[in-house]
Amino acid sequence: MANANGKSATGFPEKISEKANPEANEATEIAGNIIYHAKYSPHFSPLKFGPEQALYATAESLRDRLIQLWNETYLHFNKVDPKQTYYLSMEYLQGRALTNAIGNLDLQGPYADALRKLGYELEEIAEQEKDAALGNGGLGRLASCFLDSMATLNLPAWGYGLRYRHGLFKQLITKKGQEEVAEDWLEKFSPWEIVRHDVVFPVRFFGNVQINPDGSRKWVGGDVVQALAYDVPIPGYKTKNTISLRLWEAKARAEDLDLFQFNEGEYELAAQLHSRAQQICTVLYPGDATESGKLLRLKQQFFLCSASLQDIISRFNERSTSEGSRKWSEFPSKVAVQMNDTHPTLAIPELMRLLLDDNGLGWDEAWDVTSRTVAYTNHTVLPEALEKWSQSLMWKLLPRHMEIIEEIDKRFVQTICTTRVDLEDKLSTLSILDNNPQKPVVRMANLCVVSSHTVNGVAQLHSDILKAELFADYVSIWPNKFQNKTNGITPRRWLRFCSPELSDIITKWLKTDKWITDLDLLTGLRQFADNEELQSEWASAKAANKQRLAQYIERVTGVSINPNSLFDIQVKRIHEYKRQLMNILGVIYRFKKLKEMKPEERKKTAPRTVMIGGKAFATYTNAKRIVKLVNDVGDVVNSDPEVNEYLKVVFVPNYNVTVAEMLIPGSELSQHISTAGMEASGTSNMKFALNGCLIIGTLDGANVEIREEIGEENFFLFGATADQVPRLRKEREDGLFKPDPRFEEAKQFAKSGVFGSYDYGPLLDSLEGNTGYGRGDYFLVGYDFASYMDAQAKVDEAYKDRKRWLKMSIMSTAGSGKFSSDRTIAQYAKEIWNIEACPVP
Ligand code: NBG
Repeated sequence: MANANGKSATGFPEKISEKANPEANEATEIAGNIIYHAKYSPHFSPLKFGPEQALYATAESLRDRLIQLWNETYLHFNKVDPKQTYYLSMEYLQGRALTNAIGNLDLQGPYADALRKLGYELEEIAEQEKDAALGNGGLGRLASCFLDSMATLNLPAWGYGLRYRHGLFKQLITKKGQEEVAEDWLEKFSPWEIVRHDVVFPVRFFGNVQINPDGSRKWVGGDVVQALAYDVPIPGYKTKNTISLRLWEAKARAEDLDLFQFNEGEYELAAQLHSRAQQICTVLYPGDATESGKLLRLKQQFFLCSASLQDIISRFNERSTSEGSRKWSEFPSKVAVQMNDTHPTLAIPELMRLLLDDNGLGWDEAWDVTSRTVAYTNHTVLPEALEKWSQSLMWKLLPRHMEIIEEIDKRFVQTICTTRVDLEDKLSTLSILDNNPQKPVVRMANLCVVSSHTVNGVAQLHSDILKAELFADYVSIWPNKFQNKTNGITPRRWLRFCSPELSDIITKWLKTDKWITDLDLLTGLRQFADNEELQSEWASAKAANKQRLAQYIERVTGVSINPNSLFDIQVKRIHEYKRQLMNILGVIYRFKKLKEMKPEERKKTAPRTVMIGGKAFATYTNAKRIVKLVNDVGDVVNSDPEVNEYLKVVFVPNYNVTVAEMLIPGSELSQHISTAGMEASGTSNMKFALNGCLIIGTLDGANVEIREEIGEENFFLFGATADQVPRLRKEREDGLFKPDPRFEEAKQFAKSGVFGSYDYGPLLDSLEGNTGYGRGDYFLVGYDFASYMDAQAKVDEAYKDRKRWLKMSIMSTAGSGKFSSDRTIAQYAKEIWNIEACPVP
């Protein structure tokens, strides 16, 4: 056979006949189907069949199968007509789809063989795929894990989002630190999405409210853009059920082009609406420092909500039978809308508007329907992340919605004044509208809490904090509205597919692979945690994953790392509350101590490779300074001949889902070290623990529950607890804080110029002073540093005892069953959505 890259779409092996075959499940048939697509669904010129062409043809062959399953699923749902859940999220971090689709369809072996017949390895082809990075961090990845679980549990459910052309930026690391460039997943096209030309809805912006003679109101005028549906198939694991992630794209119509103006040479003016429509789905989270940036973000949010609700309502109405149209009061028994954080809050006034103005319902009826339909998940208590929209901006863009929000607020305030006089003085914080004349805003979280039937946090501690602090007064009004749903992750992508070696060992020892959909079965590993045979198999799987990771690191950074050193990883968005700064200060301290040691002393230390990765929001200055510091420390440490055998520091560029799939299986220690009370849950902590990686962490978010499940002896705990934090901040303000000498030493060393000429003063100053958010060490790096370093010393000790470490590693995996997103989604389905499985027969 000719060399792979020399092949063309006209020169395939003669023995394999090209044939469209969506049901192909044997290697030769699959290869025939791939050849068919290479020839007859061409996207490239026919003279070449390189890895890229092979990826698209392979994806298309899978897509055939997925379309078939999809259609069966739609048909079945349509026949059974169950209650369905609609998950509204501004973010989805889908990552790559090929390996996941092949794995969920259980076609791994046949696909690998088929591609080999065509001269390729499956892994090589999978490598070609770009990540769909339509998200920012944990919140977006959670949405994607949830979709996988919904499909796997056969739940009638949909994901709704936006089809960002560039998604989240790509991170480049240069001498200046982080630089952002536009992401290019749609530069060619995505083989997974299918455009539904029949699913188009108009979405209005601006305009005004017209009052009809009968007193009813109607939103008219302004700009109208079209929302066009692109569906991405979400296959369940070993089930026929295949559900949809429906992504909206904004478009203008042909008639919106002003031909007259165009012919006058006024090209931009003529295509104004086209370009305004295009802006909506250009990027995720456009900068919002300017007025136009804020307006664009608000447009994005409304666009998602309006298109999705029109779609949901039209599906509801389609079911109207010969007996006449359906009653609106039945809507909540057919539809559950879940708002992923406050970004889709506008779903509330939009549903009200559609019911009131377009369908003629009265206020009470519309409110009853809406509030029985929507539920809200809170994902953060950080004040700067709790959305507040300027009232004037809202009046301008969404005048009818503002009327509705005012009415909701007015009625809420009235209820409090008549039924809860004790809360009257709290109304200034409880009301939806904050009418402070300086800066009147709409508090989106308040609108969500007032309007939703259920509000949930994402880990027990977080939900407790919501009830005790942020939403405490609401709890006294509606004690049963608040729930906890501890986050989870899909064991398919995050263990089965990203670490096949470890998965096979687990299956072998548990004598079943049922753990993939029943993750609690992992507890069965506990009885073998001391078993030498298991330990040695475990160690070799880990070693293979570390080796693979080391090669990757060398390829992308040029730094060669010692595969026998302890792989210590912190990857997540860069944020001061996540305290990457504490991590790197710890590294700086370690470096200084290593430098001070005699060579024989150094030889007794446990070698470490510290890897840090994550993106900083483009306008978040301190986060970018942290990225720069980590890179600079790495440059110095890695080229220090005395130390670099014992310590390496690597900044892993452009952290995303695919990079995570490489890092997590190869990790041994991971850091989840946020200031207690500030990380709502965290989900990478779950992925690391599931992969047998030990955690050094604070009692924050889901760490608390992970530690409970895997046992406190298997977790390196340190730091203040959430209830101590306010007192510690107060003490700091009062000038009572006495820093640990190690903390001072590390800071001084960082400032000394050893790590280059960049001025770290402004970054390190955030740890100084006595008060202020962003100053006065609000995140308690100084306070926690001492116990952090002590815990790190325990890590070093434990790592020297190989048997003990392996046992702890096995116990981590064994205790991770609770953190399957299958468990989380089953709880949402039962306790919030009231929906049931609807498996395709
Ligand atoms: C994030 C939290 C994480 C949590 C994810 C998913 C936002 C607003 N919140 O701790 O910071 O794991 O949500 O729930 O992105």
